[in-house]
Amino acid sequence: MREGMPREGIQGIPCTWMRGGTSKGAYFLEHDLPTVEAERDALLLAVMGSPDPRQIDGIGGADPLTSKVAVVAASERPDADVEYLFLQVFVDRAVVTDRQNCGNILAGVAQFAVEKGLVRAADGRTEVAVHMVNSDQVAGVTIETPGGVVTYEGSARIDGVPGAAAPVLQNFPQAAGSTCGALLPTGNAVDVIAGIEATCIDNGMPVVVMRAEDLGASGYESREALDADGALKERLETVRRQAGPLMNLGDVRDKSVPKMTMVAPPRAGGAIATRTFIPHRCHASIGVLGAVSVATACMLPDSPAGALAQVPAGEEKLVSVEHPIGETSVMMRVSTEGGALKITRAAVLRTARKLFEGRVFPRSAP
Ligand code: NQM
Repeated sequence: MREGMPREGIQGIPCTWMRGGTSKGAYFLEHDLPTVEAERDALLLAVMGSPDPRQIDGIGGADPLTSKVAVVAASERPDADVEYLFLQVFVDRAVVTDRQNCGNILAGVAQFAVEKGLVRAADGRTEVAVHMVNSDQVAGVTIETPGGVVTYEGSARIDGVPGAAAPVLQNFPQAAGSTCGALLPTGNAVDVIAGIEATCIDNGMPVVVMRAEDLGASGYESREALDADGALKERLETVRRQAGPLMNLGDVRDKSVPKMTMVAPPRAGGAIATRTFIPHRCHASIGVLGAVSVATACMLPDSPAGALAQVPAGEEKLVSVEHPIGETSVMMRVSTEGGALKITRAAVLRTARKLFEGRVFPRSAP
């Protein structure tokens, strides 16, 4: 491990810039970053160009979805090949948080690990067991590796990304209570928070699920229209600040969780329509684990999502979560145990692509 962070501005730091699902981020090997957390975070703010709404002096894309970081290392756990720490770098505030996971950035971790020599690829497909440090859970990620070499070319398509690429199948065998300690951290399927009926749920991502109608929205608005609605955003933030402690997340002022999802009846053949705030800007689509949590909320009868959702019957189901630019399909295995909902598998198809590899040159301290 390197000590401190001298001279990065001059020498640069090895960095790979990748699209993971519908997000983009900087992927680093852990040993290339400072070991001291405060120094690492200061460096990552400088790498992205934060705080600045345009991130003009860094590589961030002026959007929370393109201001993300993966820190990857070989794992010493018996059940994992690699360690993946996700860090969200705020755009317009000097905040770096590890309090959330990210399934989209996860979509590039296995390829990065193979290319950096942390994992040996098989001929054909390779399943990489990724320990998601943020939630202390292991995901199985299967990538295409013909001839033992990573390929990004393929015919898989996901909404929100033009064209096609190699499929990345993500399996989450145990996502419940990832951050909040329980699938339903308040103990209830429905709570009334600041006057709004809400399901506080964590099946991989802490999310507050509310009926759009209860917030004066249709749930079909564009991202731009919702981002321009200051009154709605203020109301959501009031609910979010109160939901934080109820969800065992404490004071969430400087945290990017819980996410806030408004739901409406599906209108494109899916199970539910969604608009998600992450948490202060509207998501262009929906996060991977966010979609898993919302799909799970659809299984709770009489909850805001459950009452509106069209969920296929059977223990194995494909739950299509509609979002502003299409849908995200979540494959789920569902059962009940002692009357409680149990999700024994959730899987999501993603794609990823290496965009740039080299050295990044952060600005030096102001
Ligand atoms: O929920 C954005 C994204 C995400 C998170 C966010 C994600 C997930 O789309 O697993 O992928 O909710 O901040 O990258």
